[in-house]
Amino acid sequence: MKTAILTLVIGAGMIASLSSAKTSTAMPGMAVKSTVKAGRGSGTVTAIDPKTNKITIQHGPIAALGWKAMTMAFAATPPALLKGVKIGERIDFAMRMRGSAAEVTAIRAR
Ligand SMILES: [Cu+2]
Repeated sequence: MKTAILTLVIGAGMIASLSSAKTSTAMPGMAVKSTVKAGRGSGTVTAIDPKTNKITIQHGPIAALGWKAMTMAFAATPPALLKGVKIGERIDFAMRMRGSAAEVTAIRAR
């Protein structure tokens, strides 16, 4: 029963965030500013998947977004960024959150 209630609460939260996303895209010119957050980080490449265009980075804190250190996957934007990196390489990178999607927009070997 407790699980069912929790699921309901999470479900309601998702609906709320979906509708707020809708609201922000309904304001032309404001949408980009309110939904995209950019930051910089550094870390180690732990996986590269050219098929899904994803790079996984074990990264340190990203202050601009209030993130702690973690390991996560980013979409490479543009995809050609993946060609210049290797697993195990230490990198500095620029990233942004586009809504709930994390993107890496620049990569430089350390
Ligand atoms: Cu992260």
